[in-house]
Amino acid sequence: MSSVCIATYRAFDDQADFHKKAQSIAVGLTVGSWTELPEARKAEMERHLGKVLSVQVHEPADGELGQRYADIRIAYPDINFSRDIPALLVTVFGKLSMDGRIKLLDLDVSEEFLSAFPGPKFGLSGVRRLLGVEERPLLMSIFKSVIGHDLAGLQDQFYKQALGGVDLIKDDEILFENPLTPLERRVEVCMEAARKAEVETGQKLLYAVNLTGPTSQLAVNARKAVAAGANALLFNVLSYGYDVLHELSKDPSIPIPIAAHPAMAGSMYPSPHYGLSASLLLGKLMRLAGADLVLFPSPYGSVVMPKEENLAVRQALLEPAGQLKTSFPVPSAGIHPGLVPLILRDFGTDVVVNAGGGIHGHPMGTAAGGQAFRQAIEATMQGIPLAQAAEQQGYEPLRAAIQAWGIRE
Ligand code: 1AE
Repeated sequence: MSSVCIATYRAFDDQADFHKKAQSIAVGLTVGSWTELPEARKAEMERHLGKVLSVQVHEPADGELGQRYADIRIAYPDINFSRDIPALLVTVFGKLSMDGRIKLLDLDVSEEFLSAFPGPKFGLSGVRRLLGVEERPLLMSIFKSVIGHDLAGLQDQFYKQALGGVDLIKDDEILFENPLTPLERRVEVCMEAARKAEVETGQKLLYAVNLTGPTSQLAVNARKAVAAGANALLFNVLSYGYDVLHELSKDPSIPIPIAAHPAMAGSMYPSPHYGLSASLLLGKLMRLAGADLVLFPSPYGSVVMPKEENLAVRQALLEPAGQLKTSFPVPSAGIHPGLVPLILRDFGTDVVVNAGGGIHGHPMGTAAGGQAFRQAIEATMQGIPLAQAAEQQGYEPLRAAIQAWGIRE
């Protein structure tokens, strides 16, 4: 077979002949119709025709309505679409996404298609190299309550976060271009605070400034941020589209890592019947498009993604995929120090522990919030239960965090 992309779907229907349905998808999304074609035309169109690879029907044991489904795999010839993510997605799930209860579970692209994508510029190992941290999980802090603040307020908040020993600080995704803290000035004052904190902590730090604005201005804005000293970007990928991330990440004039925020993802992955699987939406496609770090809800915090899906996202970011570098998984939302043992158990050390409220809401203040996380990470890596570490090592910030949020081990 020549080069193909394989799409896996889950289709729900109480009565359908799923083999027929699969065939109609394979034909409908490629050559349009097949049986009506004259033989000579069929010979010409054969190489464009989608092929059903498998149909696995799951009949509910008790005949329960709404539970009958089939997993369908279809191969789409590469020759039908250009080497870009929009063309791929429209081919395999354009009109089909609106045609009944059907979810796109996975995409296996051909080596040839993959070769058009440089992927993450830095990836997991590149981010580690920039920070000079090779072994332990990284810690990211999120700016909170920054709308309406001026540059001085922002700088103060940045400095306190940095003093806590975090490796990365990201803008809140809802901080857009505004007169109080415009992009370039925001970068300048935050990087100044990063340098000041480095004198105290001896630690390097990446600041992921939120790249926003109309699509036509994004690369211009990114270059302005770089010129102002930015060393990372945050990007709301799904509101712009994967191809926009791809354009930014492969641009040599934007030589800094990009962290992908999952805003809008909740409208696309949680339904069992519609949309895309989390591992495809936040894993495979984010990495293909060039995200160096990918944020997504964890199974433990305030915005919960089931653990199985979470680990599938992790796998999609870390498993071998041609020439693509791996992307850093960043399970997020409602994370506090008492969750660190669970995060490290499920994700290992190649993970970014990320918190906003779990840092700023610390009873002893923002800097202590970061310190509590670092202490929790250190204790967990040494195999010491958090409560024991807090008492025996005299980790006061960790003790206060445990008192405030508890522990889940
Ligand atoms: C899933 C994204 C998490 C995020 O961006 C965010 O701001 C989390 O904040 P906290 O940690 O829940 O306060």
